[in-house]
Amino acid sequence: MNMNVEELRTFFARRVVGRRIEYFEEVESTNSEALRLAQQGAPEGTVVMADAQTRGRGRLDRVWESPPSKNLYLSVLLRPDIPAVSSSLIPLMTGVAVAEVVAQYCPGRVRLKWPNDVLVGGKKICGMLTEMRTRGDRVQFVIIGIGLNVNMARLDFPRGLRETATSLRIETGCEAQRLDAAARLFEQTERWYRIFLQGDSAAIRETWLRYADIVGRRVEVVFGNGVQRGTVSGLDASGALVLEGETGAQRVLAGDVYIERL
Ligand code: BT5
Repeated sequence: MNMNVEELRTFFARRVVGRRIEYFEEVESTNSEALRLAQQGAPEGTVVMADAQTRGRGRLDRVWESPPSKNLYLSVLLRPDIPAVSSSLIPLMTGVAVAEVVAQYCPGRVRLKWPNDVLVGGKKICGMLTEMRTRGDRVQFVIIGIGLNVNMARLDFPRGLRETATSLRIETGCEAQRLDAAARLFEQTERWYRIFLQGDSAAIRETWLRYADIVGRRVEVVFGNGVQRGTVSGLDASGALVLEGETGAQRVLAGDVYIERL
């Protein structure tokens, strides 16, 4: 069943996020489509949504499973008037916004995993992909892509993901309305984007850390062909993860984080 986005359009017409909604039954990737619209001058707050993606993207050219009629695949175009160096909190801001939405369905069970996963019961329910274009040293635009598993059943996932992925339906035991989940995502994204623009990075970092439950844990961060190990002490002002290791404090800017089992 496709989504009737007219209601969403009416409701969000006077806000920022969702003021323009481009809905497609199928696209390669909502991020790629949003990138194209941004280059044509689409306004801040434009959202691209699709019922299905044929080439949904994760980081590092990984695939995002995007079957039709089950989930939300959406990309929000933002045009913050800020220096490019100030943009590093945007992925964390998005994580916090999504975590707040998922927590409305699964209270107390949501975890954020640095830099960009939302987990419920240790399984991935949402992935985010942030892409940015700069002009000189300023941000021209940012696309935040959100893939939220809403009504996937366990057997809808490819075999390789059945133990590591989940959905709102699997976790709550009942179908969720995709439009309702989309409306909540728009609202929380706008709320946290305003907090970001006001410069309240402490609120973003504190909320992120509360959902991440990672401070004080020993982790291993794998990136390219390197590994960093240490105990997480927090996030610095730019959103980098700070580890206390044998050689003192280290900042982690990229990679996949694994909590070491004792
Ligand atoms: C991500 O990448 O988690 C970012 C995913 C972003 C998807 C959205 S959908 C709307 C927008 N348009 C796009 O084209 N992309 C964005 P990464 O951290 O690299 O994780 C990818 C890994 O997650 C894969 O290699 C799989 O292991 C796993 N995975 C793939 N599809 C999944 C799904 N539907 N649910 C849970 N895990 C999945």
